[in-house]
Amino acid sequence: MSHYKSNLRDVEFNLFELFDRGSVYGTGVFEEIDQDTASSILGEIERIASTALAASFDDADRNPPVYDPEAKTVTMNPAFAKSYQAWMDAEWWRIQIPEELGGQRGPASLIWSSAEFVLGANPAIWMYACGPAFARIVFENGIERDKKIAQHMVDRRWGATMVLTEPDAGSDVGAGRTKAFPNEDGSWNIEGVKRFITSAEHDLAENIMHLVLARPQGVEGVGGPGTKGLSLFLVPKFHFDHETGELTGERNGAYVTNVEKKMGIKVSTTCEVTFGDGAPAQGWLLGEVHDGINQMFRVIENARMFVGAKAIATLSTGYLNALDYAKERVQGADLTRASDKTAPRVTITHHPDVRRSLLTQKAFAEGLRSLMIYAATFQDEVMQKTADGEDASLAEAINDLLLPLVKGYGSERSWTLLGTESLQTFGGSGFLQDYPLEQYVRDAKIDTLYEGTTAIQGQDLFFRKIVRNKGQALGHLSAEIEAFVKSEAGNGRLKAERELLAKGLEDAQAIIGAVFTDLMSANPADEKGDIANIYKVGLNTTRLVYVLGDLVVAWLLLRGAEVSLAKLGGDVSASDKAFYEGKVAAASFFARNVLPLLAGERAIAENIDSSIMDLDEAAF
Ligand code: ST9
Ligand code: FAD
Repeated sequence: MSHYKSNLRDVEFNLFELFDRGSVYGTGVFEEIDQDTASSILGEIERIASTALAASFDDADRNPPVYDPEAKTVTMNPAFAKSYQAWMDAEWWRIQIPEELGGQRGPASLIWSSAEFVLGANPAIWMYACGPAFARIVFENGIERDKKIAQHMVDRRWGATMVLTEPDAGSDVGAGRTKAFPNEDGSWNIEGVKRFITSAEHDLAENIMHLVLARPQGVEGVGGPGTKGLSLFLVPKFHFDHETGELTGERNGAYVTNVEKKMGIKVSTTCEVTFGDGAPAQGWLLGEVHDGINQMFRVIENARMFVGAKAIATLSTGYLNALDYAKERVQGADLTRASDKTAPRVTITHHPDVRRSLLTQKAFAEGLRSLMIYAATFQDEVMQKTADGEDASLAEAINDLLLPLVKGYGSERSWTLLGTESLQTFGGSGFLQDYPLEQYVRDAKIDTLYEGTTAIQGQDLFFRKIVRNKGQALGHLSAEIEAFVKSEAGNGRLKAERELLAKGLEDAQAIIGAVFTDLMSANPADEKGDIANIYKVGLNTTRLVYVLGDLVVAWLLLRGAEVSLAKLGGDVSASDKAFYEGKVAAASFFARNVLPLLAGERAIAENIDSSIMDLDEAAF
């Protein structure tokens, strides 16, 4: 039986009932994919994910890839290779790439909704299989030469990597020391050591294209300090004929010199890559422009969405596994008869604390799914508007604002709840490898770390997505939430919840106000300004990820409850009745159990002081 438990019904609810994608699909740039086509794509991907892709999930964890330090090669787990092949052969990855590259680009909301199934079933497949998606970045940013490379990457199904991190440059990408030296023929030689590079070596594809950030040397006006001095180079594992894509048989000097042993997601190779030690590592400057960090952020934005989606997908299957277990596991008597030693034993779903835990898992899993798909609806809008030559800047800014929530809040909530609630539901059995929970917890921890830790997401959220955007996207979102609060949503049934949401919105706005005031008071240009106040801002930015995450998820769950209540007012099947009642219950539970906590966060944020910054390190 598959470890993976999907929730296709809720995915379709989000797409077609809550976010009305039916009126967007089949139109304009999405003409080829209408709602029926989208539904059948979702059904097919859900089916293959639950079967062929999920099949190797635990085997690949117990028998991870083997690195040969002599040959500097990796042999993959055969069962995983089979699952990977099944995904590549199914060709659904083509909905991520444009027609020019042999794809049929689908709406982002459909891509991320279907990604959830792959990521819940066996996330590393998505990671190894992202060569074509990387090719899109190469294609969109490249000159003719690069566009051909992009085509080879798709046609020949090459793997690809994003290569930023170095031993001394993790969060601080701009500290990178890897260098690029120009060759007379227009190519470059890369020299340096990169660390933690995902998928940099494996035997699943004939070639791997590394997208490497390096600092160009000896060229006037480029290669300065920080991220802005980095350029992006295409560095293949094997050399190839640029016209035909055929491998020449010659190895490029980009070698994996170590593969890490790690806590989870073991089938995904995490590699040290040494460039230009012995043999030259030849690369080509993407688009022949020195704009590396900006180009790489096109990849990073997609990858941050991927990480959030992976975390959320794992929480969902974790919850559904826990639910199945709780329905079967008999332990103890009903609390009303606890003192009666002869009372019948009941399944643990009868215990209030287990119900609290299950509804917590359900509310977060479904609320986070809504958050992810909600963000993707703005990506749909950007695609539509860009194709129509319309201004997409507001949709872009809202998507930008939501990304650190999908990634930062999604990963933190998911990984924590998988441990404290989903695994916990199994009691001691959850700790065993008989159930997938222990692997889920290990595999999901990475999501709070890579693609920018949660601290980095918090800074990105406040400084870039709120302050630099002058609060425009945030203002739009707040206005939407306020309109819902003031509406008659739920026809009387959601009155208390809307009041809780109103208070949550007020608390969140007060927190942002307090952080903004601290920022203003740190302005050195102001004679009363004290730059040390910036520490107060830094003490609150991660809090903002949680606060805004809780607020937006509460709102989206309540919107879902409004839709569900309307459906319950008509004729519904027995299974739909249970589904909609569950949506209303989860939303109400979230509003009552999570939103009141924002008042506490507000009290902390408004009274933040930076005394811990004065504390001697010896006192820690
Ligand atoms: C990693 C990989 O961890 C993990 C798993 C990989 C699995 C791969 C496969 C699956 C993914 C699929 C991908 C498919 C790809 C294809 C996609 C198809 C579409 N938004 O603030 P400044 C830019 S990899 C946009 O001064 P600092 C911007 O250009 C390692 N752009 O920063 C900006 O210039 P300007 C991940 C942004 O102080 C410039 O950067 N590592 C954003 O110089 C400078 O900005 C990390 O994520 C943004 N949000 O540097 C590093 N932010 O301002 C985490 C910045 O003029 N660290 N830019 O616009 C950070 O993010 C740091 O904040 C920093 C700071 C490095 C940006
Ligand atoms: P550090 O930057 O040293 O951070 C240590 C701690 O300090 C963290 O808690 C962090 O939040 C905090 N911190 C650091 N700076 C600040 C600050 N300015 N303000 C507040 N707090 C701060 N990289 C790639 O380029 N490509 C990949 O494919 C890739 N895959 C990876 C796969 C795995 C399994 C792992 C573990 C990592 C991968 N990475 C990859 C690297 C990953 O993106 C980095 O690990 C991550 O960005 C953090 O960098 P670091 O590990 O050096 O931690």
